[in-house]
Amino acid sequence: MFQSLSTKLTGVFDKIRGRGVIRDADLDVALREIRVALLEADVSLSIVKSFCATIKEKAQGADVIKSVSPGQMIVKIVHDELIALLKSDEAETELNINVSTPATILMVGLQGAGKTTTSGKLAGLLQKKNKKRVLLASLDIYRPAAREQLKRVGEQLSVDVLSIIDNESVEEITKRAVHAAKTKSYDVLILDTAGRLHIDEPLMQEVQLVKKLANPSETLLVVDSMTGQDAVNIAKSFEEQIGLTGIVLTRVDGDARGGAALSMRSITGRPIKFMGLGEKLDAIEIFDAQRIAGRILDMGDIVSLVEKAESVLDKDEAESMAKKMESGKFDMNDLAKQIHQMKKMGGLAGVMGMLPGIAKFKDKIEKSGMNDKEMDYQLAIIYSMTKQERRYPKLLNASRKKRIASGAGRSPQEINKLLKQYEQMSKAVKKMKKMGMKGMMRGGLGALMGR
Ligand SMILES: Nc1nc2c(ncn2[C@@H]2O[C@H](COP(=O)(O)OP(=O)(O)OP(=O)(O)O)[C@@H](O)[C@H]2O)c(=O)[nH]1
Ligand SMILES: [Mg+2]
Repeated sequence: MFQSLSTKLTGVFDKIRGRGVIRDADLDVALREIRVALLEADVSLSIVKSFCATIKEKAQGADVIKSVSPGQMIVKIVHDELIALLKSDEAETELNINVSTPATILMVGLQGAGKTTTSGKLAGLLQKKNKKRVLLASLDIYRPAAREQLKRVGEQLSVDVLSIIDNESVEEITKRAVHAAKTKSYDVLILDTAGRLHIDEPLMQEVQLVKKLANPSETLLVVDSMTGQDAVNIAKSFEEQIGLTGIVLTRVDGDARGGAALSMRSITGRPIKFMGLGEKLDAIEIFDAQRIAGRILDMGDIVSLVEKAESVLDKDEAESMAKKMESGKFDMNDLAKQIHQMKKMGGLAGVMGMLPGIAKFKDKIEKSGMNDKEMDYQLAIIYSMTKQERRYPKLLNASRKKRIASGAGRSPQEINKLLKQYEQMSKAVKKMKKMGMKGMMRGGLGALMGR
């Protein structure tokens, strides 16, 4: 899977990873090669452009870490951006079947995309792993033997399949399937629909009707990853006309390029939830951005090396900050550093996720209006101060505040708010000095929040 893309990207990095110095010209050459590799992998042009622009920006702005070469740093940056491109929220990638039973999953897609196979694969997964009682039903009344195909799939997996009654309409089968799932208390109902050669009006109308009748908690598009950008365009149409909750990419086992996988999320706005990796009924995997980025850019050793070096850097910074706090001194530069660190750790949400027992402060933090965007504004305000003002915030009188406000493009109220926060922080720091380091650990964030 994705071998050709992987080989090309690895080739780009083999050339630069050991370099001690990377000049802008070297970076440009590498970026050009990355760009070609991505385009050849059939990643959509707009994504390739923004991807390379982000890499450039991050590579130029990256902190210099002594123990890591610039080449290694770039590998890490590309790796992280690949993840960002592939990733969706965790809550989004999980199958939403925690609804009143039966949870219904509607499978849609073009002819031969792998709907019937994937319906079976999902049923098997839910039955085996999640211990759910699953009912499969085929709404494909057009292709002869389509319903028998699903029946055989069910038999192989020991999953129940709705009985076949001749001459029923799609509407009738849907109603019967929902009724059966309810009365026989199945946990999950999977509806396998008929495919069409193209996206056409009757197909869309039929799927819309089924969706209305069955009220599914998941509407999954099954699409062949080998078709590259076509897969993405198909997904876009289905999203616009039907509304999807997620995408299943099939035939990823044969897809050397990976363009569909890389473009899908940003272009359709919908998460890839699963990928099919073969014809066998257990050849399905949950789509895991991290793991896939690792497969595309097979340089896990470098990535973990850089991560380790970064964490040391953070530790050094944190230690010097702690020392500073112990001394009771805290100026605007320190506040800026803290805001930077917060941002690095994934913003407030990231920090809160990391700290145990933080949940009870969540409300307070939210009320204080400290969101991630605000952090950027605050940094802009601090950077609009002179060196002296940053060292001695007491200097900030009305006219200086006005100058800073217009320099940062923020309102004077925001300056005052930041100063108030600064004062609270510096009070907390003084308090900590009294408590000593141990007290600080005990007082924790509560003390910092002015409790
Ligand atoms: N290699 C590979 N083959 C797959 C995968 N998923 C499905 N197939 C194969 O693709 C073919 C078509 O699969 P189906 O599940 O019948 O496709 P469908 O979307 O239900 O087709 P229609 O009902 O005709 O629209 C079958 O031969 C499957 O074995 C996959 O992930 N990898
Ligand atoms: Mg089918």
